Formats: sequence, structure tokens, C-alpha cells
Amino acid sequence: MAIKQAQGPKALAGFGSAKCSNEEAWLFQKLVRTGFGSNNVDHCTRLCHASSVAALMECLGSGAVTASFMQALEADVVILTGCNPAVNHPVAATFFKQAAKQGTEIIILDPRGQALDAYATMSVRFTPGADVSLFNALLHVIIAEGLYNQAYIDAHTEGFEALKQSVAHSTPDAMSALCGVAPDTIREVARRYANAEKAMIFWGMGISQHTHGTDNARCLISLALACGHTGRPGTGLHPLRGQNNVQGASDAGLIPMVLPDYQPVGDSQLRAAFEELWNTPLSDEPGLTVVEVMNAIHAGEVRGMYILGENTAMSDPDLTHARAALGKLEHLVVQDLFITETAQFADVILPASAWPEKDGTVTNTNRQVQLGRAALPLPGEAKPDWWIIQEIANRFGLGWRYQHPQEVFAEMQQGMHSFNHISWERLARENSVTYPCPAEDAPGQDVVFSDAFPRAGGLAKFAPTRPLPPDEPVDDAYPTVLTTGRQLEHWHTGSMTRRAQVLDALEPEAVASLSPGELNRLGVAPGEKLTITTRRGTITLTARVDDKIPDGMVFVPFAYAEAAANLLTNPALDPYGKIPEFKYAACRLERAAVPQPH
Ligand SMILES: Nc1nc2c(c(=O)[nH]1)N[C@H]1C(S)=C(S)[C@@H](COP(=O)(O)OP(=O)(O)OC[C@H]3O[C@@H](n4cnc5c(=O)[nH]c(N)nc54)[C@H](O)[C@@H]3O)O[C@H]1N2
Ligand SMILES: Nc1nc2c(c(=O)[nH]1)N[C@H]1C(S)=C(S)[C@@H](COP(=O)(O)OP(=O)(O)OC[C@H]3O[C@@H](n4cnc5c(=O)[nH]c(N)nc54)[C@H](O)[C@@H]3O)O[C@H]1N2
Ligand SMILES: [Mo]
Repeated sequence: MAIKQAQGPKALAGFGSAKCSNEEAWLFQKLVRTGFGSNNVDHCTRLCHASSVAALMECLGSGAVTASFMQALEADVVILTGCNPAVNHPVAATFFKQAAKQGTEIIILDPRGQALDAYATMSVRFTPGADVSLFNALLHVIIAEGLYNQAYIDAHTEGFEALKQSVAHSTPDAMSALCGVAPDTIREVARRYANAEKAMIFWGMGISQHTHGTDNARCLISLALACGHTGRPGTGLHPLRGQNNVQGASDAGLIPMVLPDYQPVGDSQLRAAFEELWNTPLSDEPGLTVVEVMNAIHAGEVRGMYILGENTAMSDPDLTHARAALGKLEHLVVQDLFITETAQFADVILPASAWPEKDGTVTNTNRQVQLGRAALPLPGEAKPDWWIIQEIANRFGLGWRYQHPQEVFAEMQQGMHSFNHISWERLARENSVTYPCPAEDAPGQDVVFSDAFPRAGGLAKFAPTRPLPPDEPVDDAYPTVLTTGRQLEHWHTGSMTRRAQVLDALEPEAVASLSPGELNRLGVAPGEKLTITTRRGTITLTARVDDKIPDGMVFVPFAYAEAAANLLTNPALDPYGKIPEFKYAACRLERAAVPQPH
């Protein structure tokens, strides 16, 4: 409050959580917008699918999936690209495996090999970061060979001519050198996808976490639109959501440029509806995104922060910069289950409670709104997040009196059309209801946009792209590609899973995975220590051999505080989604000079 009075509303910012409930996300963004008085609210979606959402909003008018992952069972062809579902989406992976057993062709497009390759009809490895050249070559083949669906394009889309022209020169032969895939393989993938009666595309962080992440997603959307592979059972576009409630937290408005349900803060009519609902004037200026907030702290513009259920001091790119920002804040409040690396910077730590300890709803990757009920008592002094947020709101003079998340949900229904016909009572009866839902007594829609897209005129749009290099290409000084991501055993920054005995016993220490050839070249044996250096930092960790990694690449999971991958990563942002390039940085590898003590 003192910072707000002295420096104005824009000196405060908040990061909400995709691990909390929809009601908690709603209250958090409402606190920032009505209490702090700005739109400086964001969360981990910025580091995750922000670019996918930017492309989907632009081209389809909606950021959610067009079909659930259960629809894979209906599809003839399923493309998986930039995702590793056996590790990161095990539930969806069971549907992909089941589909494959029933005859669905699985096509995997990824620089790395993975467990699902065993189920794939084709598994195509390509040059990291070369997605746009590969996808434009697929589009070229589909157009040159007349495999597109003219009737669908005429009825449901605009901009096909511009797309046609933009890929006219992206022949498989021309693109092969850029993406490292043989021209005939490109043709085969294009034909299998386009000739399928029903086909789906699923994608993950390998698509989104690039400075050209939005372009990558635009290409996938173009593929689906050109072939008419949306709006029917067994067809669709599905960016696999990561955190348990990142869909719900985004829908509920933990995003700096939009109010709940993606309603732009700058639209005075839409804003007026929320000003009436909350009985407060709202700022019309988009707020700062995750990485922008860190920059604004360095610039002295943001002075105080409230971070709820995010471990920024581990998950942000270029941690030296991000941690210095956290250290520079005049006041930092962290609300978490554990004393995380971020909490080490806090002036106040508020003990929150976990999912099994509280009531609330969450929305998963399939748009299924699910009700969770408290199953365990609150430990120690911990409180439900919604309760703590309300206490803070009342210190800002907001006078909130919610007795239970159910009352928050009822308020959300007034501001969010996506929750139409999904009452708390109904969720209590049915446990889970998919949105959009046409009536109180009808099921929700698993597949959407059969008739029209939620854009002007009901038409989806082709957005042409051209290949761009990574922000930091490899060179003689930094000749190896650093890519980062996840392991089955750990969740993100390890704040929870490294405290879980069994998981920590299975994966106890920081590892870097490399191909046998790469280890040979470096003269490092598996189990020996390796240093990785980028223009931003150096870490030392154990080398592991992995024949699924291509030569010229090193993979590091970001779960380990003692060798934090994000000390190395590049904070350069995609201009549309504002997502950093977690999947590509130039690095140098060396055998560690001194053996590190364990
Ligand atoms: N066990 C576990 N499960 C999780 C999580 C976790 O931390 N641990 N996190 C959750 C969250 S929030 C998320 S967002 C999801 C993420 O789930 P995924 O998106 O599956 O996760 P990543 O490990 O980041 O790997 C993405 C894939 O991208 C590929 N890739 C790398 N570079 C490129 C490229 O240039 N182009 C393409 N096309 N692919 C590339 C990698 O080889 C890898 O197969 O997982 C969720 N599930
Ligand atoms: N290098 C690299 N960096 C990445 C990525 C990458 O692929 N590579 N991926 C990015 C992606 S996709 C994501 S989603 C982000 C994730 O980034 P973060 O969200 O910062 O990571 P988590 O470790 O999931 O942090 C969640 C925190 O919430 C706490 N928590 C869990 N449940 C609750 C609850 O109910 N209440 C409260 N108050 N706290 C709770 C946990 O203890 C944990 O500390 O990381 C991003 N960073
Ligand atoms: Mo994520």
C-alpha cells in the first residue's frame, strides 16, 4: 500500500499460479486490477503456451484446444510435434498408444527421439528451431499436389491465396537443407496428413518456446485449415497444456493484456462490464509480462511484488538477471507450499495449502472444468490461497466477504461466457463438465468450430510465415545447441518433487544428456562432470549418455537448483507471445576441470 501511494499503481505487480484453482486465479487478478490498480498480472503461461495462444487467437479467434485428446482415438493420423507425452502428458499418452494400437498412424516430428517412437508410423527428427521451414515445405507439397480441401477453405477460411504465394518457393528440396529432413520424407508426411479422412495435430513446448514460437503455431494452424482437419470428430488442433490449471488460470484472466475470457483491457465496452461487476474503474493499459516485469524492476519502475505459486527464481530465463531483480524489490511477498528459491528473496512468506487441502475448480487441457474437494486437513498455519488473497485485498480496502470458493465461482459466471450452463451445483453432481456447454442439461462440446469460428464473419485466417534463425545461432565460440525441458520424475523447478523421497531417489542429481558421439568428441565418460557455458552463465553437472539426443545438442532439465539450467537460457522474446527461447541457446561444453564433490 505504501509503495502504491508513493509510486503509483504501476509500481506493483503480481504473478498468479497455474497450480491454484480457477477461483483463486480470478481473485488474484481481481486484486491486482482493482486493488493494485494496474494490469501488471501474469503467470507461467507466458513461459509456456503464450505463443500458441497468440497464434490461435489471431487465426481462430479462440486460444483453447479445438478438440480433446480423447479424439485421437477417432483420428486416422495424429501428428505429435515439440512434445514428449510419455514423459510430460502421461494421460494423453495412453490415448495416443491406444489409438496407435487401433490403427491410427502416429507421426512424430521432433529433433529428439522419444518413448512414443515405438508407437509411431513415422518418426522424423529434424534440425532444432527449423520448424517453419519444415512446416512450410509440408504446406508447399499439399498445395503443389492439390491435396488441400477447397470446399472447406472456401466455406471456413480467409487468406489462402496469400499463404499459397508465401510457400510457393518452399519446395521440399529447398527446405531440406534448412530443416535436415529428406525431401521424400517431407512429401510422405504431407501426403499422409492431407489424405487422411480425419487428422489431428498435438504440440508442446518445442513449438512454443522459440522467438518464432507464434510462427511455428501459425504453420500448424495453416496445415489444419488447408486440409479441413478441424471441427469434426477425430480432427483438430491441440496445444497440450502443461500445469494442471494453466487453461483455467488463463481463462480467469491472469494475463496482462486481457480481462477474463480473453477480453482486451483496451476495449472500453468490455471493460465497462467488469467495472460494473466489480464496482471500480479499471486501467485500459495492458500490463507487463513475466520477463518484462523483471526488466521493469531493474529500471526502477516496479518496486513491489506478490508472487503466488510460482518459482520465478528458477523458472525465468537468464536467472542472474531475474534473481538480481527479485533482490532489488523494496517489498516481495511469496505465497507457496515450500520455502522455494524465490521465497529466499521474500520479505514476507505466506504459507499456502495444496490442491488436496482445499475446495475449488480447475480447467484441464481438454476444457473440462473439474471440481476438487478438500480431502486433507490444512497443515500447521497454512491457509487456502483464496482466503489469503482476500485478506490482502481487504488490507487494500476492497471489503471482500467471500465465505467459500462457490461464491467466487458464481461471480465468475457473471463475467465469463465460457462457464455458461456450468453451475457449481452441476459440477458437484457431475464432477466434470466441458466448456463450451449449450444447456444446463446437455453435455459440453468436445469438438468445437464445426460451423463457424469465433472471428468476424465466422472465418478462420491463414497467417503466412517465413523461416527465421534462432535469436542466438551457434558459432565457433559457442558451437553446441543447448535445449532445456523436463524429466518424468521431476516437476519443473523441483520445489515439490525434489522434496518427494521416491522421486528424488530416482533422479537425485542434475544431469545433462548428450549423444554418444558428442560425449566421445568431448572425451567425457557418462557419469563424469561437465561444464556448460553460455553468454549468460556456467553450470557444472553430471554427463549422461542418451542416444535419442542428436549430435551437436545438449539437453538439461530445469529442476536442479545446484545447476540451474536457467542460468544459461536466452531471455530473447517472441514478439507476439512474449515467450523466451527456452529451447535454443548457443553453448560451449567442457569436461569439468576439477571433479565436483557430490
Ligand atoms: N514430469 C513432468 N511432466 C510435466 C511437467 C514437468 O515439469 N514434469 N511440466 C508440465 C508443463 S507446465 C508443460 S508446459 C508440459 C511440457 O511438455 P512438453 O512440451 O512435452 O515438454 P518439454 O520437455 O519442454 O519438451 C518438448 C519437446 O520439444 C522438443 N523440441 C526441442 N526443440 C524443438 C524444436 O525446435 N522444434 C520442435 N518441434 N520440437 C523441439 C523436445 O525434443 C521435446 O521432445 O509438461 C507438463 N508435464
Ligand atoms: N529452461 C526452461 N525454463 C522453463 C521451461 C522450460 O521448458 N525450460 N518451461 C516453462 C514452463 S512451460 C512453465 S509452465 C514454467 C513453470 O514455472 P513455475 O510455475 O515457476 O514452476 P513450478 O516449479 O511449477 O512452480 C510452482 C510453485 O507453486 C507451488 N504450489 C503448488 N501448489 C500450490 C498451491 O496450491 N498454492 C500455492 N500458493 N503454491 C503452490 C509449488 O510449491 C511451486 O513452488 O517454467 C518455465 N521455465
Ligand atoms: Mo508449462
